[in-house]
Amino acid sequence: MIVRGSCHHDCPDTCVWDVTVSDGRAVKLRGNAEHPTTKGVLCPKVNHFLDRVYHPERLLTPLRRVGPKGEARFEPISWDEALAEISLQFSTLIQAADGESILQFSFDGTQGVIQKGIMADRFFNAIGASDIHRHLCGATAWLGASDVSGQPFGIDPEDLINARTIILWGTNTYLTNRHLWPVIELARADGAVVIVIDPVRTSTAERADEFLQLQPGTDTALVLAMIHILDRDGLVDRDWIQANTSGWDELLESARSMSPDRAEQITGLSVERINWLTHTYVSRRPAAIRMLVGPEHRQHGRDIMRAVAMLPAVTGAWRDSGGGLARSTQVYFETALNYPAPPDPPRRTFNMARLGEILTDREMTPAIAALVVHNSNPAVVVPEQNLIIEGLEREDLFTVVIEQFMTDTARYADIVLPTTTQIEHLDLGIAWGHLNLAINQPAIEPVGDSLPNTEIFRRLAAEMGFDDPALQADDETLIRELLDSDHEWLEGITYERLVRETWVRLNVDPGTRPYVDTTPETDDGRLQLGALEFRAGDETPDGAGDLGARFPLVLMTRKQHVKFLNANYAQFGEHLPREGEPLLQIHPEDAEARGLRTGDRVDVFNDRGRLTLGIEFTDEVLPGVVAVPFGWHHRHTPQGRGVNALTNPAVPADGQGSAAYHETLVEVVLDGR
Ligand SMILES: Nc1nc2c(c(=O)[nH]1)N[C@H]1C(S)=C(S)[C@@H](COP(=O)(O)OP(=O)(O)OC[C@H]3O[C@@H](n4cnc5c(=O)[nH]c(N)nc54)[C@H](O)[C@@H]3O)O[C@H]1N2
Ligand SMILES: Nc1nc2c(c(=O)[nH]1)N[C@H]1C(S)=C(S)[C@@H](COP(=O)(O)OP(=O)(O)OC[C@H]3O[C@@H](n4cnc5c(=O)[nH]c(N)nc54)[C@H](O)[C@@H]3O)O[C@H]1N2
Ligand code: SF4
Ligand SMILES: [Mo]
Repeated sequence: MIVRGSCHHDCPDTCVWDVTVSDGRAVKLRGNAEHPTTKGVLCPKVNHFLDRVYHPERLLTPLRRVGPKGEARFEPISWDEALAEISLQFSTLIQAADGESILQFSFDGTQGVIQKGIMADRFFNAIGASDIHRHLCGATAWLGASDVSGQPFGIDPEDLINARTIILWGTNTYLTNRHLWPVIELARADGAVVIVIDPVRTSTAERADEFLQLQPGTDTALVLAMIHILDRDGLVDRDWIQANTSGWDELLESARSMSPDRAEQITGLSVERINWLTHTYVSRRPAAIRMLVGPEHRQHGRDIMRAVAMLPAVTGAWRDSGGGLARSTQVYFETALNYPAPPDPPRRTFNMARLGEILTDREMTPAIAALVVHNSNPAVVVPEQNLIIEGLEREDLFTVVIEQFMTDTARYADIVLPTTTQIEHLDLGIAWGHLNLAINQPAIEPVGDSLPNTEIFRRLAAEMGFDDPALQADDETLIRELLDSDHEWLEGITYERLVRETWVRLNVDPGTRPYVDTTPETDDGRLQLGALEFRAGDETPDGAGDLGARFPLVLMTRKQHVKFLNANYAQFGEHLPREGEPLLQIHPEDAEARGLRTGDRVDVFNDRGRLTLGIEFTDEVLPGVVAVPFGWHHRHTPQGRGVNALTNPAVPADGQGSAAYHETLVEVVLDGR
């Protein structure tokens, strides 16, 4: 028997797979050859997904802590015992203070709309728990693009095939969005020039026609200089600007004060390269910019995302089919599907990046007394890891973790609840790299005593005596509710059709040109330009205070390994890269200045933490910049911490948006000095 499903990982591609089942056991899982994006090929992360499903370390029963927090000593208990204990703890807290002392923390362990959080949200709304903005990834990019166009619609990434200039702006497509790469190759075969703009020479940059390696976080200065050159060289299409935008005069004034010489000093790119980039971008059309999230992870990441989103508004690149900005397509699904309305009144909500602060703040009223983590591994993925661990170690914090594996977060739980993998539950997959919805059918029964997330919250609601029928809706009903929307993009897309066809493209016409064929959802229906300023983040060499003097190196912490997907796979030996541990990448000049030699181990540190790491000398990073890959687990360093022990938790001033992961200052010394 073959059962069709779709990949749930936090990845733009949302592949479709075929699972072969024999005697109730999944024996083969392969990419579906007809799916327009997958085309029969999954990725090195997921090719052996069944090893994950049947892994000997998979959590199979509920667990109760019997040792100190963090030691991961647990005893198996029954579901009845686990649910009764959680219900008792929650009821006591609700009676004593109010539900707000309970914190729901969840992110993108699964992107399946149903298992990700719909039932969990209903449950936590019912108890009035505190919540987090799910902003760790993509929110700043969304806000920056929306600043220009009201809603952050971009072109269908598939339309890049028609582009003749493709700028991969701070996105590592070849690694992170691999099913888009063939589209880029096809465009190139048709004459497109592929340009990468990134502070690091990534595997994508290696494959580009042109690579512009700029200083981290300086993109806004580059954009301003490009607009300066467009104006200086008479390349501005004033008719387009007048008809389609607001705020050109203010933007022009900002751009005139960013001379190419000044931009060269800030970005490290030569005037000649900036001229070349500008002339290519404006004249070799259709011209498309592709972005995901890289540059958003900065204090002023929203400025960068806004600045880049202004370029196609200034040049009118949106006019040409295949031109404009190709960004996350998530907004298409959020617009079309019938997502539940936010709770009214809103729950107390924090920024996820601040988890360490939230868990250790005893003055807050009410302080957090219980934490429920699902679909996330905050001990690995959130900045300020040492503070998070301090919080998780609190004896008076009751922690529940819903997981498939004993993660670095689950080790600190009081109760661990085992959850199903994607081939064991029903779900609806959206995508952020294309426009196809996909249904995921369960291929096998839950392994061990694991349960789908939704079922866990249904049972918990029943245990706590809540009688709202919405808290007992089954997964099929939840999917039907999401599809029950009047939006034209969903017309004719029913549950039955998805079951029949597995994937269906939203009814967005191929080649649709946002902001040409449709009107921007801004107050005046125009694309918004306006004044724009380059600002250095506080935690940069040019930032405020003496930080730059004490910690002179800029740390980047990107996704770097083909067999890692965020924090998902580092527990499996066969997924680790050959070196078997995270390495610090450092430029030979910085290594020499510190007397480092091949084979040395170094301490990389700042006021937040310290890690001892092996080193790799490389000119993939610029002098002054070092890099440590994200995704490794605590046991991979002597300190028992990952790179987020060092990273910067700063979020934009209004509290909305992602963390400044890549805007972190450190110093590196020989181990033990
Ligand atoms: N193999 C693999 N694939 C993945 C993931 C994974 O963990 N592993 N994770 C998935 C997830 S959750 C996401 S969000 C996507 C992310 O996909 P991408 O956005 O493509 O990836 P990132 O590595 O976050 O960032 C891309 C690039 O931004 C660069 N960058 C950082 N700061 C700046 C800056 O100031 N300016 C410019 N121009 N560039 C900058 C980084 O050096 C990096 O090379 O990948 C997804 N795909
Ligand atoms: N330094 C640094 N930190 C980063 C980043 C970076 O580039 N650098 N990237 C950031 C980004 S872009 C993102 S998106 C976040 C990712 O942050 P998270 O969403 O927390 O990370 P994941 O590793 O994707 O998933 C977390 C957990 O979900 C579990 N899981 C998987 N499938 C399921 C399921 O079906 N049900 C349940 N209940 N659990 C499941 C996995 O076992 C895994 O432990 O990390 C961020 N952190
Ligand atoms: S992780 Fe991404 S590329 Fe790999 S199978 Fe899943 S959706 Fe496809
Ligand atoms: Mo992400």
